[in-house]
Amino acid sequence: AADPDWWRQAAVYQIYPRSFADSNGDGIGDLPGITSRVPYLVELGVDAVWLSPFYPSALADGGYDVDDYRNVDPRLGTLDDFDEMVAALHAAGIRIIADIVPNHSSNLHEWFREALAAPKGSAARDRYIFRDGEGPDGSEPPSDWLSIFGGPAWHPVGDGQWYLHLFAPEQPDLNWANREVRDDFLRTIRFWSDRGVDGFRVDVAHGLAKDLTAPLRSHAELEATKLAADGSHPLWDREELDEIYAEWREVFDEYDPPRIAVAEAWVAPTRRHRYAAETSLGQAFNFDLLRANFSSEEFHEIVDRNMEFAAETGSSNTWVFSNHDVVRHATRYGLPADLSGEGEVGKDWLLRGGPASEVDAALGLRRARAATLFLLGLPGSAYLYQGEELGLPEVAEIPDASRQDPTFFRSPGVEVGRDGCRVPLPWVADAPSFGFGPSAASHLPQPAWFSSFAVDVQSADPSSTLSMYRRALALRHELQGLEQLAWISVELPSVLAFQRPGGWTVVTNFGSSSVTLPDGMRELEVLLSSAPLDPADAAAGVVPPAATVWLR
Ligand code: TEU
Ligand code: CA
Repeated sequence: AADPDWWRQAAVYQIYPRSFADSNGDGIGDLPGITSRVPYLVELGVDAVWLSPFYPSALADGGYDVDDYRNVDPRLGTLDDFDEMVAALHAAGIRIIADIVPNHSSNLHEWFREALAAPKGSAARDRYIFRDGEGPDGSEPPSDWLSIFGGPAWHPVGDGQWYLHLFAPEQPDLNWANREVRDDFLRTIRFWSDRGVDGFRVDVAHGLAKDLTAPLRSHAELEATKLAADGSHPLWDREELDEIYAEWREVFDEYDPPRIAVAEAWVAPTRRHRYAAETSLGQAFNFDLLRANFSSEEFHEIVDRNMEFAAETGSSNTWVFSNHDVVRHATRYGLPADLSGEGEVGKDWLLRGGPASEVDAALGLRRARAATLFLLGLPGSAYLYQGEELGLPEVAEIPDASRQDPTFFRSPGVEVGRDGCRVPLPWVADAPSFGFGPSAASHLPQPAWFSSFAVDVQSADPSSTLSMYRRALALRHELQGLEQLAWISVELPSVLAFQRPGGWTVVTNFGSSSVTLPDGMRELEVLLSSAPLDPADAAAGVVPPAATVWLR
């Protein structure tokens, strides 16, 4: 029988389908492209892939604006291609997690077209969140709310009514108090589960339940109560979510093994529990490391807090450094210290990017490698973002005319947006589109320096970042035991050391000079190092700056 706990310590690799591999040379990555790269995923050693949206979409938000939840974007392939991809992944022992986007549909979804054509007060409008405008003919929005992507959160439809969109205007929010909406998503979950999908990543999981019955408060007032998050906010992190996800859970449990789900919920760590509960989605992304500086104090605190979280919820930990929404960590870690705020990489930099000239690329990559071996040593599941195994930095030099991300076009203060982490992967140094596809086409331009990060170059180099990931993921499979961790005190402030069951020991030097480990640790065998290690140093227990070693 299939292991129902397969997800607890899985290494999950996020694929951004349009930028992974292009099978037909149109410059857009597709499902046959993913199928053709299954051997790469096997060699990398991941347990599962999570696919960002591959559904029909006008791409107002990179596919997070879904026109049809139970189909494949024709540019990416067909449902048959999907089935072939699932079969190839499963034959290789790799599970598949699909992204599901329940907070909003696209404005081109059949339901939204119906809503626009239907009168005020109709059943078709009730699937979304329509409200009368203010002023004599409803010409003013119902409130001054702002969308996350910038600009007003209400959009007029011409008859005095406005609809709510927390993201782009092309992403109208669905009304989860509506039974038809709930039933349709249950149907979608069954549709993909029946096609072999092993789990779901739930987009904006904290946003579905809304209560707009009371008079609408001002934007400023709501922003002020957002972080307090006591459940009283009309838009985020509400109690009613439990009931919604309990229904999903019943459907997940109809399958053997049960389908899994991981919540994308940008809530305070103390408010994450409801999503990870076993009666709910069962797992929740922990974005604490993604927001942290490369710092022993911060990493220590985050690990402790989340080990506690796992114990309290019975879920497993999730560890994330990068995804398709943030500046790649090889770049973040190359920032000068003064760009980092208290306890967080400057949020501006994380979400918006900044000038490339401020980045020390070599330091960034060195720290990224050290951080990776720290993360892969932790108990729980590791979510990796495509390209991080190549040590890819953020691509800064995308011409404005080529940019696609709505945050770039709409959000005040966003300098470059999220395209720089979504550039198609380099597979072959010396090929058109660096082997992304059979032609030179690439939907986002690839920089010339991508050649030195290409898979073929790194495969041939035992010291490359790709080789390190491959060895680490293989070793992790061998060493992985109980979800336990014990800190080892080494009395060196820049160093964190912990031991996993079976004697697997992970030591990270976050500092900028070498350290020597205490007696008792020097005798251990070095299994893996994130940085070149001179044999004499290894024997003497020296850990170089910004490096992690695995010992036993
Ligand atoms: O992200 C949700 C979310 O809150 C992020 O939008 C984050 O605040 C933002 O990226 C900062 O610019 C999810 C998806 O991961 C993201 O790609 C989508 O744009 C968003 O939902 C809307 O579906
Ligand atoms: Ca293609």
